[in-house]
Amino acid sequence: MAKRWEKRNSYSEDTATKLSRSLGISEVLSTVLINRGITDEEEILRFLNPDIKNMPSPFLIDGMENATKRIISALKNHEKIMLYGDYDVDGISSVSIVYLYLKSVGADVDYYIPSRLKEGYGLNINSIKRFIHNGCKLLITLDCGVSNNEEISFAKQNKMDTIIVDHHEIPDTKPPAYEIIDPKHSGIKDINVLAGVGVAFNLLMALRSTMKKEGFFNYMNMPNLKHYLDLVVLGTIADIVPFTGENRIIVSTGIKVLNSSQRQGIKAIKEVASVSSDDARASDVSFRIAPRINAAGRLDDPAIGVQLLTTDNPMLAGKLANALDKINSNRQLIEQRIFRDALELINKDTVMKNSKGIVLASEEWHPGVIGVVASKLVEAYYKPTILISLNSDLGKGSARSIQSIHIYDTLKSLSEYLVGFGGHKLAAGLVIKTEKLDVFRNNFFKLLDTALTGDMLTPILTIDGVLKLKQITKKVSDELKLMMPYGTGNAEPIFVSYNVKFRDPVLLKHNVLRCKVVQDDTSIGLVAFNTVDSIDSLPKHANIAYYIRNNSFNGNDTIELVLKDIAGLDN
Ligand SMILES: [Mn+2]
Repeated sequence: MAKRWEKRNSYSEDTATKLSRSLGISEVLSTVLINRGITDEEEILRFLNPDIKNMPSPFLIDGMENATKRIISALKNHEKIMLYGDYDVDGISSVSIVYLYLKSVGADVDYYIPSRLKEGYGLNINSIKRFIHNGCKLLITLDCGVSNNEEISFAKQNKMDTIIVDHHEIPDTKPPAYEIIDPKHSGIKDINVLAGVGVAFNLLMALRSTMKKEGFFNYMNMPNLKHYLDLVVLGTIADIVPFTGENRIIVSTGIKVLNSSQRQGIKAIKEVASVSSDDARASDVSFRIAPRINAAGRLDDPAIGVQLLTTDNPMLAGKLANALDKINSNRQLIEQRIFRDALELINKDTVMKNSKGIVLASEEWHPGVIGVVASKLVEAYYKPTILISLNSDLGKGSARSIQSIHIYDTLKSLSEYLVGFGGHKLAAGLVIKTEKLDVFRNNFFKLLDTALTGDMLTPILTIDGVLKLKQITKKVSDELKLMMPYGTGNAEPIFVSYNVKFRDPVLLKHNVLRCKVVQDDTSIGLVAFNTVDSIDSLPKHANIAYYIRNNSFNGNDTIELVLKDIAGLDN
């Protein structure tokens, strides 16, 4: 699909030169950083050297002191503590770290993860009743809870305190919890980006420092919190929060901890997911580890994830990892089937083919998997997409959108046709009566028709800078690695070079093309994955957009460009 190349905010060349001199970095790197809004020296140094010592104080988050005190009093009084988490990787890793910590300091603690299909997102009254019945005095919600007013009121009436540890939007009417720990509206940009597990980790930092002051560790080992970062990194990456502020420190350090992790569950899941035991990347977490842990929540019992991440029994860990792997394979099959169905429906439907959005529904589709498929359809068509899983007279839908359409706001303006909805700018969920489907779809398309104008239906490729090939040196390519780990909010830099020639192209297996690109006297190797179909289709001259990487082959470390997009020039 053709893309719009869009340069980031343009920088002042003077500033780039000045910073590159004072910091001893190349102008390529200083330009990239400035264009991304990282502009002063101190900020750049902190960005390039993410260090756990620079973690902001956990007490910057409102309510932290109060929550910490309440948990310590529960410890002292041997109160039963219940952890309640969301069924996704963020919730599962949150529950795992808090459970492991509290166990290690001798707490009477248990956990519960609701079933996505039977109980749905967040707290529910039946669970609360069960906890009260079992004598639980303190409930800690993780990666959920902030919108569960009714359930938390009920808990309070029955003398069970609730501490909410969440990162979702706080509703206007706050639930009557003992304390709410949610930095979403803290106004501090380093911490309002945290995933649920990042907030949970902050709670542990606060708890440990207070317990230390109170002398707890005079007679027991003080837990090493850095060792939990292999779990914190899972939820942080899986929840697609930006890799900025405290998240950058968590991901950067967490990947290292993940690579040396002795945790049985981590070792086992890396093995079944074919992830290198000591050289995993952020992308391995996104595409290999997280989907396996998430699969349990989509199709089966999400608690398998917590069991895996908290066990110290290697046999059990192996069994659980294998179980997750099987569930995930099943999830992939279901996903492929829905994807094929959807493509067929789109091709049959002329209205849909020519509309600016996609809305499809079926009774055959598993509600736990339609969100993933909707994302794939957005990738393929670049149109706002809603997939609905029908169950007699009611449908549950997952919506995924493109940059120019705020899907939550769009659903809000169509709320008269919906039973319920919720979500964010690019992803949302909805419930609809089957009989309202047609009228909803027509109005959705009408709305998109007016809202999407010009080239808004063309995906954007964000460009970090324009380079002459001769500017691409080994120093530059080595230096760019300091920007890792790449991910949401910190994309791998993409550069453009104008009017290059292609030389010696070879098409290898799996649509991999290797060649040389030449500009003036400089020639650099280039590799293209699935971007060029045949050697004949390669133009003589072109503008290219690419990543700069090092290619280590047989001990030789050379610079290599990885083609992202190509725009032919008229010859
Ligand atoms: Mn979350």
